[in-house]
Amino acid sequence: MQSASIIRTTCPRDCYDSCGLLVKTSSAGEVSVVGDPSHALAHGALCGKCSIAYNGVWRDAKARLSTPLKRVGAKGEGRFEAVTWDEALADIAQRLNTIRAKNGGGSILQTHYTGTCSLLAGVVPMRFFNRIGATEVDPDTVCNKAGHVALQLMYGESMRGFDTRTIDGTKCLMIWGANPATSAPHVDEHWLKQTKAPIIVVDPIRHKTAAAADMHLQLYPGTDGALAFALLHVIAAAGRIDRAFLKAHTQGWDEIEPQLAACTPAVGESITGVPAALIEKAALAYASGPSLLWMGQGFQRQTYGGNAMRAVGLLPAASGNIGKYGAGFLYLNGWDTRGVDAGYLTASHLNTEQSPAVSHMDLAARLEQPATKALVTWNNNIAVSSPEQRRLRSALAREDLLQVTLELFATDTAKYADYVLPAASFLEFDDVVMPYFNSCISVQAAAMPPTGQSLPNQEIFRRLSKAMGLTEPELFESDTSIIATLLQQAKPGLDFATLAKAGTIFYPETPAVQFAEHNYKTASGKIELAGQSFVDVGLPRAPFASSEPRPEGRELRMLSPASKWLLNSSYGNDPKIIKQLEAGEVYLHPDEAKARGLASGSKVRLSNAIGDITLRLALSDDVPRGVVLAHKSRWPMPGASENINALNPGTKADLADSCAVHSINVAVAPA
Ligand SMILES: Nc1nc2c(c(=O)[nH]1)N[C@H]1C(S)=C(S)[C@@H](COP(=O)(O)OP(=O)(O)OC[C@H]3O[C@@H](n4cnc5c(=O)[nH]c(N)nc54)[C@H](O)[C@@H]3O)O[C@H]1N2
Ligand SMILES: Nc1nc2c(c(=O)[nH]1)N[C@H]1C(S)=C(S)[C@@H](COP(=O)(O)OP(=O)(O)OC[C@H]3O[C@@H](n4cnc5c(=O)[nH]c(N)nc54)[C@H](O)[C@@H]3O)O[C@H]1N2
Ligand code: SF4
Ligand SMILES: [Mo]
Repeated sequence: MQSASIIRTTCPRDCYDSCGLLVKTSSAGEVSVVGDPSHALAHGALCGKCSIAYNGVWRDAKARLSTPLKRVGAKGEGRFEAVTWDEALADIAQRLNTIRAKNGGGSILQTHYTGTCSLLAGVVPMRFFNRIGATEVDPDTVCNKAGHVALQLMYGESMRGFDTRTIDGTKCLMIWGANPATSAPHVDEHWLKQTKAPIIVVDPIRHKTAAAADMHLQLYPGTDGALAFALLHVIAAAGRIDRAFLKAHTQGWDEIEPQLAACTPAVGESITGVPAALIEKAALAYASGPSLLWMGQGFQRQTYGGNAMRAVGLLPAASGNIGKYGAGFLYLNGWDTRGVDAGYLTASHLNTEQSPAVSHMDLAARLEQPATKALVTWNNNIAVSSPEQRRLRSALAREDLLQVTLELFATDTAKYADYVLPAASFLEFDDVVMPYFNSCISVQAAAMPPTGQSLPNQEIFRRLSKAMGLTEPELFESDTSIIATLLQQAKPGLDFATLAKAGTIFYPETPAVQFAEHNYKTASGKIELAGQSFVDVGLPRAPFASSEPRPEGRELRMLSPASKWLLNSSYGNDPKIIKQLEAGEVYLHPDEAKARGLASGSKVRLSNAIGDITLRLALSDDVPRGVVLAHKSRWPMPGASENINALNPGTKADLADSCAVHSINVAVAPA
């Protein structure tokens, strides 16, 4: 018998909510992971997927990787033998050192993302890669890079959004290209309910949040630029442009205003499909303010992604919805809003080689090149999530490519590795979480011993550094020391014990007004709406009313946003989650199904120039005509070897080599 315990911790998944959790252990040793009732956002509930997975596959010793593995079969086959840590690390170290000496650190590629968003397991391994001069596959290129760069060019930064607490001063909330009901379930359930202000959702899909909103602007995908300009037309026609604000804090409006005359609501309707009257109503509600604009990550994943972000990003500036309580915009809130020094965290000064980063859109091509000698993957699952899936997998099968994968599970990516190194889960070590929606500091506390011989990412890289003969102290700083430094940076005086007791604290304590000082970190110090800096990155000087051409013939636009039951590809191996996913794998409007002779529940074939996959059809009139919805990231189902990214050609957006995954066209036919 042991004594019963309750450990307070935080879910570190890539999710707006960052829920507080309790890990309860009974005196009989039974463990359950539940929501923490004291958590200000989630109020004691976990989402369905985490509730299943944290009490399922994530704690299932048989499903988890428990020892270092060395490949004995062909690449991709998934046959391995167990080896000791010493044996694995000695061989990897020797091979990486040989590659560095012969070909330079840049011939080693590393891919990582937000498998865990805690600061130690999520970021500290960058110290190792900076030191060896590895080539980073820029993580944001597979997700939200175009949006970040567009906002940086306009507002000087993209990671200082509105403070969510200022919603009590809001008179209108606009949610553009986000799906809170799925990707932020507790924000949807609780935060959105804090306001009586009208809620406007701009999304091609009538998801739960859109259905519950006061106004749903159901535009055709890829027409965001045209819709934003039609809204601006209405705001201008109503005399609601905030000219004093534009004069004081922006530059470039003179290059935008002349475009507005042509962007009438009627033209907007003809391009976007949103009724003109609704465009007018939404524009006036937003312009009266104070208004919050939540810019989701969904709408910049299009060929006009950078322009779409710029066009939508005009709204707060043109209507003066910046720098006052209850107004502003949010893309993501970065850790630097809570004082964290990224240079310290990543030891960026160790990076002397400065190998240029590669886009995920170019990953398959880069892996094909003989000059690429090694690949290390950690915190992501590229064989499932990245584009050009067939091509990528055949590149991963290269015999002469050394692949090392750090993982909790035997993922599709891990199957190609020469060495798989078992990572400990967030339930098994101390760490710090800085949520990207709410301005909080949250604890991640060890609630149980690591599974088998697994180790936290940062410890694996400490050991690998030692095996490689590296000596810089930054590579060996202990977790305790890093955590203490981070908390000190964030809130002087805060220590881990205090945070562990509280679980989550809001910080700064009083809500911040976004850009209250109008201190924009652009070259001009003003919000830059148009100008040369955009031309320098390949965009036109001024944003415009962009709209993508619609698919030709009988093809449909395929959207593959977040699934309610998966967190990217995580949980796709949990039997109970697989059961939930069986209901539908691809969704079509009943009219589109009828036109193709497709019955609900039947198997349908999605195909385009680069691939084809077969999925089970469900019908839904939440999906507009002309669109097919197939959520991202499911693991290839039993019997299938690919997922939706088999159809993803890796087309780039107009900015920052970022993805355009919502601009894919496919044919849908009976299987
Ligand atoms: N078709 C399509 N594709 C998409 C998208 C889309 O919209 N449509 N969305 C894109 C987006 S937004 C993103 S962010 C990417 C996400 O794609 P990925 O970054 O590949 O994310 P996951 O698939 O969740 O992979 C995270 C992995 O990290 C592992 N992991 C969790 N915790 C730890 C840990 O502590 N240590 C280690 N070593 N591993 C850990 C998990 O087991 C999981 O396998 O996918 C992109 N792909
Ligand atoms: N349950 C769950 N939650 C998640 C994730 C998950 O996989 N599952 N993934 C996490 C990650 S990595 C991310 S990046 C976030 C993303 O979370 P969000 O910011 O909500 O983004 P997405 O879910 O990718 O897409 C949001 C919406 O964009 C819409 N959209 C697609 N094309 C267009 C368009 O052309 N214009 C407009 N206006 N809208 C469009 C889609 O229909 C979708 O409803 O979610 C995180 N949370
Ligand atoms: S994935 Fe999101 S909603 Fe689910 S428990 Fe984690 S933070 Fe909460
Ligand atoms: Mo993402």
